[in-house]
Amino acid sequence: MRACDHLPERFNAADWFVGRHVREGRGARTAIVTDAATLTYGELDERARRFVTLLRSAGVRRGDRVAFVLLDGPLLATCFWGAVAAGAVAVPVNTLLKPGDHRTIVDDCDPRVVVVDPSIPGGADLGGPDTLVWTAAEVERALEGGAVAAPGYAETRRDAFAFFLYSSGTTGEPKGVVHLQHDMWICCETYGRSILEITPEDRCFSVAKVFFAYGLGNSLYFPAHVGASSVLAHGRPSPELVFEQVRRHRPTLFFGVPTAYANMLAAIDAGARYDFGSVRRCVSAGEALPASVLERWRERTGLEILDGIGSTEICHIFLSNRAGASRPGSTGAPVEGYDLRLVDERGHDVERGSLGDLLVRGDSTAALYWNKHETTKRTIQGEWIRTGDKYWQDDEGWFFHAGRSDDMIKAGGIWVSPVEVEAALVEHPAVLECAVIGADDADGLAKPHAFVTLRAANADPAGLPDALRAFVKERLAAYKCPRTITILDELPKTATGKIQRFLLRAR
Ligand code: 3UK
Repeated sequence: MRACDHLPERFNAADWFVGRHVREGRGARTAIVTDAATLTYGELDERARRFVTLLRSAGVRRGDRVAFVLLDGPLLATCFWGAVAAGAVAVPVNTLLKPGDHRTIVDDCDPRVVVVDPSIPGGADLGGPDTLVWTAAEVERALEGGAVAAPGYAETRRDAFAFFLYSSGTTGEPKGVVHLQHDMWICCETYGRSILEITPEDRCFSVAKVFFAYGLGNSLYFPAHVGASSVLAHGRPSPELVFEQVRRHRPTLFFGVPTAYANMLAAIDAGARYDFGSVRRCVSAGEALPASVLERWRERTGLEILDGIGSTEICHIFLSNRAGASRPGSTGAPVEGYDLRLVDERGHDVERGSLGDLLVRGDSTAALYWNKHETTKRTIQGEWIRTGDKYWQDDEGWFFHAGRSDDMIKAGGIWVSPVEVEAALVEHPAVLECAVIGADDADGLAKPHAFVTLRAANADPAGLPDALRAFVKERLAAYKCPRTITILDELPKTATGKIQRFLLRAR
């Protein structure tokens, strides 16, 4: 599937995903459902075009970045599609990060406007000489009475920048992954069509928020491709919230991460009320889905979970299981429209059954990392993109995930950089050295754990792990905090002084 064979040279993704439905008579269909409101495609189109007018009056021109630190809801959908409609570059930002991370992201993408939710600490301070800060309430007020831009949707090129998503780098520093106007369309025509088989009657609900590449597709563009609807909830996706939303809004497509399924299973076993009767398909991505979670979920709900791997760089899922044919423990087979290779260190294809580095080719892959030319060159190699994952294939061709080629941890489907957590820990005066690793919990899902050695022999180790966890939480997003901190006399090291993480993992 190549955009250039199917899309006109002038293509605006917001026009495709929103404006087109109104032009073709589907304006009264429901686009977004929340506890508080329902938004039709007609309303979404009008609000998006009002946002275009707001942006233009603030001097936003094509290619300018417009960032959002917003919770999932109608305003985020309006701002995302409105910015793309204007020909600007939409930058949804992870709301779970700390103010310092938000500052780093805003400094990097240098937006003309940043729209912030007042409940997110530090949002108001994100402005600068070239960056205006608008609060969610201000924008909502302006949208109520504002003029509708005519013609509204900018005639952008199909290969123009459309949105950035920030993904964690190995040191924890966020990397701006740059996507083009045609990328979302490609994901819909590949994964959306062949694996989800999404129709206008579907209703999507995603545990992963819109600021993640996974959530952006699940909640915004897959349903909008076919004029289907999506449920947006702003709360933390605890089992209680998810059960309640599913019961109330009756989604047909449910998107989770393995940890969310494991947490829901634990809640079910503890007697929680749930009803997944409306759901016709469950998806899992973000980290490998343990076979035991898949099987227990099937026992409790009668539903299969389709595990698939996606990445921010590839935009969405490119390797997946198929409905009715899930292979537990495997990520499945390539999604139509993507080519996969497993290669050795010299770039040669490995033999069937051997471990290799996964390379992917497809037309939704990122154009570059913003302001990161060297990382771009290392990751994007011509038409192929390096995912950083180790995979092997069995005799029948099924792909099996076998870890990362870096030390990055996926916990609850979200990146945790051991380097970043270690850097926060060593800032504590009592800590001499530390190492952070991912270790599997009882469900077979990785969580970060830390090992530290102490600076002074007289440091009081009692209560120190709790104090260190609190110390990390002050500095980093809560999900990055090690679940346990173990104090050691020394860290296991090689003769050359490299920490032997595999020995720590074995503990
Ligand atoms: C890991 C998996 C095994 C793998 C994502 C769009 O997760 C997404 O994007 P990120 O950039 O992370 C990508 C990395 O996460 N991973 C994701 N899914 C799986 N490993 N099995 C899986 N099923 O290391 C990959 O390189 O945060 C983005 C759509 C779906 C997504 N999962």
